[in-house]
Amino acid sequence: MGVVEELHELRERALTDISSAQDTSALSDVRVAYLGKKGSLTGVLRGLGSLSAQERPTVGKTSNEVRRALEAALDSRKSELEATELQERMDAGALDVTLPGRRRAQGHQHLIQRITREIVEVFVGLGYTVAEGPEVEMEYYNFTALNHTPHHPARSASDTFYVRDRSEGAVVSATGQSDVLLRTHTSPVQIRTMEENDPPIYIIAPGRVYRRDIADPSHLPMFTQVEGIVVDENITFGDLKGTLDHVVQAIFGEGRRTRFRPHFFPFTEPSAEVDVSCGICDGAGCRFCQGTGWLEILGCGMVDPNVFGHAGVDTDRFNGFAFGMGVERIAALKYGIPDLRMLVEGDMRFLRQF
Ligand code: 2NM
Repeated sequence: MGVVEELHELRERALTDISSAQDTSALSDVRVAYLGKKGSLTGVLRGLGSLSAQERPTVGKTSNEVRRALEAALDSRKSELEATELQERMDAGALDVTLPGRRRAQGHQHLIQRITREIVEVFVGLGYTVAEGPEVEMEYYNFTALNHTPHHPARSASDTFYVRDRSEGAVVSATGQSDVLLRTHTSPVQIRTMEENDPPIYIIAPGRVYRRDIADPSHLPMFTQVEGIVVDENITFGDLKGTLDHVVQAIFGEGRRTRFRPHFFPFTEPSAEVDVSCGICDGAGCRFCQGTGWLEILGCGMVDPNVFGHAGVDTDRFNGFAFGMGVERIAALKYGIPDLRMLVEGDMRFLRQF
């Protein structure tokens, strides 16, 4: 076979290979195989020198024609394959802008957070301001300044979470307890406020408190309190009753009545526990109120002068009242929740109801 026929055959093979290349990278291999430095056509041209002067121009001309034909075929196949590959990439990343968006889960405040804020708002409406303080507190602010006797049972390590013990370098007090603990009520906030501000003081202290209790239907080791204190001139127990009566009706409803029963707290004298009339039987007595007609909801009293002494309040001029309530207990009574643990278990089927 002559060189010219060889070139024609090479062209036919190359054109077949070009049209059957399935992607740009396979096509690039075909280009190298025929037109590259060691390619078939290049090989033919290298052999040109050994041809006769008669053959040389024809073979030279034919190989140039073949080269141009192959380059044209390669270029056109390349554009074809590039277009296909672009389309494939676009199809793979296709976005249907008419599809509806994925709905995001809508969260909401926890019942306890909501009621805490509702209670705080009632007091804000009466002119009180919100005060906050640390949950990790010193024994002095949590007990001593609040007139707890040195051996008051609440100070014991079985009732209170102590944060540091002797081996960790805590200062050990006369009662044998270390001096850093998780606050058992928000009252320390009121002592700190009285230390730093002159009367008149009208504040509300919402927040988490900790007691070493086993969780059961009526106890949680961590719960939420709203406490408050008033320090002003000539404050009476009547002021306390009127204030709490208003607050109880704002929380539970206009028709509800309050009842004050004598009680004892270390930080107030006299002290009282406050009941609200049962919303199920309206005071007649039923299962919900265990036949009494009343539900216990908060504690209160006139601030003991010993507390004012620790907090630096002039008791010749000022006196006041204080109160405290447990938000989880109020939530349970308001919504008939039978077990406080349901409020912290995170079962959304329960929590979503509120
Ligand atoms: C209660 C009941 C009665 C109270 C007392 C004080 C303070 F700081 F004045 F001593 N704060 N909160 C208090 C009084 C809390 O909770 C059941």
